[in-house]
Amino acid sequence: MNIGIVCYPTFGGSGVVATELGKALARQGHKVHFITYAQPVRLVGSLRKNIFYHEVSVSDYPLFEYQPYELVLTSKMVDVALHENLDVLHVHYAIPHASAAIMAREILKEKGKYVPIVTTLHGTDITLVGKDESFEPVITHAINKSDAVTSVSESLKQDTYKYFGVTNEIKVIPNFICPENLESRREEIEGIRSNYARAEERILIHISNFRAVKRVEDVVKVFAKVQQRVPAKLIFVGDGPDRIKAEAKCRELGVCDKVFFLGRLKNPTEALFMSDLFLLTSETESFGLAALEAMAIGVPVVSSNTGGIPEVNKHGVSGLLSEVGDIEDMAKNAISILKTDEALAAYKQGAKEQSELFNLKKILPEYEHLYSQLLVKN
Ligand code: GMT
Repeated sequence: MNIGIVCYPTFGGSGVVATELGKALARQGHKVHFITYAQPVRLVGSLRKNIFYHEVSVSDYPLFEYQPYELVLTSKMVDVALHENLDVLHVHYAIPHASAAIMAREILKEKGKYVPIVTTLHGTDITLVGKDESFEPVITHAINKSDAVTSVSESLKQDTYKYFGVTNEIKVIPNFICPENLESRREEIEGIRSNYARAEERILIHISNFRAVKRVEDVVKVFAKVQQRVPAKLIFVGDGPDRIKAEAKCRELGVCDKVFFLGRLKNPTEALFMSDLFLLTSETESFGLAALEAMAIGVPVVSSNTGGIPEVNKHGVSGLLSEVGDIEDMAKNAISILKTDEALAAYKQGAKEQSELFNLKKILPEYEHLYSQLLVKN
């Protein structure tokens, strides 16, 4: 098949999922055309069989106070669909990708070509951005008019029906991991663990974009309690608006000497190789891809019990869940996992096993099946 993929090319989970899906489809022999304003971070620089990249470049015309990105994207989708003979356009994130795709499909129809649109909802397009009333009519329209709609968790599916006038069917296809890809550099990174912690210390980790929804101050609060009972260090990977709050919280709680802020890494998951526990304290999370990646590397998760997280992190198996903002309970849970080598080993094993449910090998055929159903219909 010739498949067009539209996504945000950044470090966000939706871009990562879209890129890894495209890479996997290309390995299966499909021709994959990425259409974005910059090369997706997980693609940059490498020549890959069956993968093509089409850049959407917005001109800087002085008349426009706001550059019409959505329209340039639409034109690019039309162009690629026609000239690369796309069979399907898979857009990740409702706005503006799904709405632009619907317009592109209309233009293509007039040119005698029907290209079905698959829209994948990722979370913030519904739970944060989407709830903003100014976007509601466009999001509802784009979802209802898509040929197929998928969401990354059951929780996100229910939220979409709750917040929007959506009547279209939504199919849950969860996010996935590709364990083989994750394993590179394990030995090398394990080798530098001693730069961050002594052998007897545990390493807790948090990876995110440091947006308010992640509640990164809670990560520091939980850690401050844990390190009173278990010798430990904390590593932050990523950057974003609330990093400054996390740094201030470290100073307030007197734990700066035990906390490392590594900033953005090209491959954030590498830091997991030297970690013992992942903390995910989010207010809401449609899925929690970062937690799944941690689990796949054998790092258990202490997380909030919200949104799609309980569909990923199984309480008592891959980690433990607490109510959002319940610092005491999260700290208690973290201590119970980290206290003994036996408990930690059991949770590491549980995390790995649970992550297998989301192995790419299981999930990829679901997308391929969906695409082929749409081809038959049209
Ligand atoms: O977590 C973010 O803020 C980034 C955002 C995105 O769209 O890239 O992540 C969302 O999509 C990810 C991939 O499907 C999910 O794993 C994240 O849970 C979801 N984030 C939220 O719902 C807050």
